[in-house]
Amino acid sequence: MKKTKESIKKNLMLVDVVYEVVDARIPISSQNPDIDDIIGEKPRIKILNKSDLADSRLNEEWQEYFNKKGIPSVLVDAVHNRGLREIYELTYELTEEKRKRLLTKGIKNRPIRVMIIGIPNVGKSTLINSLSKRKGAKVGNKPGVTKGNQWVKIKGDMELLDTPGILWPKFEDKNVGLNLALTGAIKDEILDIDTLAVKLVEKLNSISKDYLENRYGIEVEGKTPHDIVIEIGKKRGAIVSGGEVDFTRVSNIIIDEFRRGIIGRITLERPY
Ligand SMILES: Nc1nc2c(ncn2[C@@H]2O[C@H](COP(=O)(O)OP(=O)(O)O)[C@@H](O)[C@H]2O)c(=O)[nH]1
Ligand SMILES: [Mg+2]
Repeated sequence: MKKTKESIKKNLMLVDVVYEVVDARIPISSQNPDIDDIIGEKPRIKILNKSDLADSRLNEEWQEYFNKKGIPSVLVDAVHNRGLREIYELTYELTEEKRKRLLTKGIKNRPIRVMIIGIPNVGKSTLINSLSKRKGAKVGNKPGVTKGNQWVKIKGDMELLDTPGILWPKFEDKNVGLNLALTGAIKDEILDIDTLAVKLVEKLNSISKDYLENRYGIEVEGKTPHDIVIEIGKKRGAIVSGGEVDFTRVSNIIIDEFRRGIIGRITLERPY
């Protein structure tokens, strides 16, 4: 971890802007707690990725929250190339001073350089691919860049480091760990799938009873999360030979449907 942090810091020195990618469904849980220290004064854009899976009203609330903190943010769906234009525009805005300074020094054609950082599974590689899709030509190796790294041309005079900086989340916090497991950011082994499903049901109902009621045609009022899982199992025919509910099978169904956004566009964390 120390080594990755150091290589990230080395690469940071080479770029003008950092794109910090988080999962829009859990903008706090999916960030590295030391992110401010790591990035320092470097201009940063908070990429709220997977915004297609997150609640659209809360997407806006989160954007407002970060903007108020002086951290410009963009709602992105890296799979479907949504939000890319906003990223470019913001990048130009944030680097205007820098470009002017370079020009007064007589430096022309110096590209704006960017790197992407974030915890695993937030969509860093997907974003790198979508940003470099059209312009995707590799740029020659530059001195100082961690060996093996390449710059790819993205928009106009912008270059992106093709290898993201990988940060680690804050596992120790129970709720953070749960949010990461539910969104699939960390391996399922951390919590067994049965427990995970029960916790998901509990969490979803605390946000809105409509999610599970509408998706599975059940009534959740007055029932324990455990009983709700069983009821969904019956509805879905996740039954073993004796007629009992196959708890693990239905747990997998619920978790999988949540992760794919089938239960709804759901944000697990709220600002403030
Ligand atoms: N729905 C949705 N899925 C995404 C988005 N971005 C990435 N993914 C998916 O999230 C998973 C992890 O993405 P990846 O780019 O490998 O994450 P990385 O570990 O940060 O590089 C993949 O299955 C992607 O298809 C997005 O904006 N929306
Ligand atoms: Mg990756």
